[in-house]
Amino acid sequence: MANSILVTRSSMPEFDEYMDEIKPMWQSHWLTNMGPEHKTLQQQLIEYMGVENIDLFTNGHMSLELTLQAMNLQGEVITTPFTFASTTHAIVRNGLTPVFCDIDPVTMTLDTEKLERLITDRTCAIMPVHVYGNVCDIEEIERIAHKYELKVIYDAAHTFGETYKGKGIGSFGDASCFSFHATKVFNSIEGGAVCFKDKHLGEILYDLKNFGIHGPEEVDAVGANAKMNEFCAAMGICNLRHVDDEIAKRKKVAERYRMHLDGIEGIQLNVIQKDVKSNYAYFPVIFEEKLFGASRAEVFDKLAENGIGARKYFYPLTNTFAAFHGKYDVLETPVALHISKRVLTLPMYADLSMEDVDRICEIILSCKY
Ligand code: T4K
Repeated sequence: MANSILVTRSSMPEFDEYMDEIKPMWQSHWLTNMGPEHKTLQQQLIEYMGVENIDLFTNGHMSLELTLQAMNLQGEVITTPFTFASTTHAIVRNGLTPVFCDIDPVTMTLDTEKLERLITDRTCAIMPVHVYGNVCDIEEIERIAHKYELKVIYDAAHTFGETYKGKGIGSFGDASCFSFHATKVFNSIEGGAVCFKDKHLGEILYDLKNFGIHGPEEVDAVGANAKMNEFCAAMGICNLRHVDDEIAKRKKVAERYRMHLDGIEGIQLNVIQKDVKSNYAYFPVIFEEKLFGASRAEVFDKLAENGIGARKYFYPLTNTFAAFHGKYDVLETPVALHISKRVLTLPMYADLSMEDVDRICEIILSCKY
């Protein structure tokens, strides 16, 4: 049976709203290279996200990769293996060495109690991930980074629109990198952004996303092409008008899941964090087979049989990827390994109906002893 409910579904504005937004391009013929839509979205995001500076990119991955390049780092970057391929790849593709820190069993973000002991004289930066939108232990990461003079680049791909202690999540660390991919709470079809404090870093990033071109006859760096085009920026402008509604609907979905699954033996739900305004990006559930009576694989298969496409985000861990030819020892991150073998992310999107959530939970609970 083909999957009828997938893990997520892109939010889109009304067709006419998008048409109105892109119509002027048939006059201007300006399609990319930091045009008017790009500039408008940039300004609107500064306000919405509550950050000082932002630059837009083709996608979240290039925002991570070019931020590391812009910082001109060398050596080791402490990071998490419990993430999408992009985080680790951005480090490796910059010629840097990822050093994997284990994760906290509750927030699933970097375990700051295990972080300090991984610092060596080669460590240049920390790249934590606010995984599922769960905010990292920001204060402790800042304390450690300050003590050892390390850069902090947050992979904030999952945290669009979140705040921590009332401040935009993009205002922490030296930089925070966001994804506006079609599967995210806020999408610009493909897209990404870097929020940063240091305006000089912003100037370097701006050049790097345009081949390193600094002026008409001046190329100062070996950059890439990572500019957000006007069609993507236009989609971002439209979706931004509706993003509060998007998050409110997701909250209802999350609450409905909790109503059914909270307190069930053998099921661990995602943490609700104090001081965080959540965006309800994902709904991860951890299945402890011995207590629940069914394994993650059994629940996954049962859902699939019923047309429900849950996903194993984030399995396998990035430190087990064949691409790394056995360079890393997964046993150094036992908590991440444990969770990655047990987690399922359930369907989560604004228009998922309450009836569908009820049905998904019924199927899950039918797997119990
Ligand atoms: N850092 C982290 C922590 C990330 O999670 C990501 C991306 C990045 C960095 C890099 O950001 P980007 O460079 O991607 O901006 C998806 C996304 O492609 C990826 O953006 C995301 N993380 C990752 C967690 O999930 P897949 O391979 O699982 O996507 P796919 O094609 O299987 O789509 C998942 C579901 O989404 C589909 O079952 C249906 C729905 N969907 C998908 C697409 C493409 C739609 O409704 N519309 C669509 O257009 O990676």
